[in-house]
Amino acid sequence: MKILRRSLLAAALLTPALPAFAAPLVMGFSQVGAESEWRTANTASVKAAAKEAGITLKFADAQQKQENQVKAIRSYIAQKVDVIAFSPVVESGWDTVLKEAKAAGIPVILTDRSVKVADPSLYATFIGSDFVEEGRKAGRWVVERAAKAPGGALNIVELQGTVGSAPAIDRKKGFEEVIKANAKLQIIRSQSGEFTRAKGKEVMESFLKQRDKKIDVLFAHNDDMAIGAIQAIEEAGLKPGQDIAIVSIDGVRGAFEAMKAGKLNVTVECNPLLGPQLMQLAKDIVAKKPVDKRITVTESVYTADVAAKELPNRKY
Ligand code: GYE
Repeated sequence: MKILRRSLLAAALLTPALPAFAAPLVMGFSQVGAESEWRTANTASVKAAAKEAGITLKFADAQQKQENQVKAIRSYIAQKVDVIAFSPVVESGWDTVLKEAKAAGIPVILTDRSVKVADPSLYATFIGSDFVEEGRKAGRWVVERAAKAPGGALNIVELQGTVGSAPAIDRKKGFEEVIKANAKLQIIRSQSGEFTRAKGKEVMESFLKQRDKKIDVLFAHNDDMAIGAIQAIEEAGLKPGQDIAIVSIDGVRGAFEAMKAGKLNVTVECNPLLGPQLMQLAKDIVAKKPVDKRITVTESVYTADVAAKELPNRKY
C-alpha cells in the first residue's frame, strides 16, 4: 500500500501539467450592439468560434453606447479574465479604461473597429477591415458610373454610419478621396443613419423631401441603411437602383437579395466572420507568442449582375 502511494506520488511529481487539467482561457468580449445584419453575423461568429476553441466567453452587448462598453470592460478587469476583446463603438475616449486593463496585466484585442489612443501599447493587436479602402472602392464604382453617364453633375447623398465610429469616419474619407478628382460628382447631403435600417429610411425620407436638387446616387456606409433607404425611395414613387443608383458596404445577404431584385447596384464586401482568427490571436497572446499589431481582412466588391450567382455562396 505504502509503495503504491509512493509511486503514485512520484508519478504525479514527474508528470508535467497536462493540458487537460489547465483551466479554459476566459475572454471578456464587449460587442457594439445588434444594429445590423453585419453585427448579427459577427456576434454569431465570435460565439461559435469561442465554443470551438474551448474558450469561456463572457459577452456583453453595449447597445451602441460607449459608456456601456467602459462598464463591461471594467467588470471584466474586476473578474480577472485572461483577455479582453472589444469592438469599440467610437474611436476616441478609451485611454483611461485601457490603462486600467494594462495596469491589471490583462491584454486587450481590438476587433472590427480601432481606437485612437496616445499610447499604442494599450492594446495588443487590432484585427479588422480597412475601412478607408472600402470607401475608396465605393467611390471608384461611382466614378466609373459617372464616366458612362452623359451630361452634367451627379448629385450624391450619403448615409453615414454611427457618428464618431471608425467605419463612418474612414469610409467617408476613402469615398471623398476618390470622388474629389471628378468635378461632376458632388455630395449634396450627408447625415448619419446610425447603421440601422430604420434610421436609414428616416434620413432618406428627409433627403427626398428636400426637392431643390435631384438625387442621382446614394452612398450608404452599410447595407442595412441602404435597405431602409430603398423602402423610402419606393414610397416616394421612385425606382431604387435606376432613378437613384445605390452603392453600399458590407455584402450581407439582404444586399444580395436587393441586388437580385435590381434595387441595389453594388455592395463592397466587409467580412464579419472574425471569430476564428480572434480566438487564435487570444490563445497566442495569452501564451506570450508575438502577433502582428494590425491584421487586415481580404475582401471583394460585388455588383448586381453577379448577385444571383453569388447569393447561394454567401455565409452571412
Ligand atoms: O459595416 C456595419 C456595422 O464596424 C464594420 O458596423 C462594422 C460596421 C458594419 O453596424 O454594418
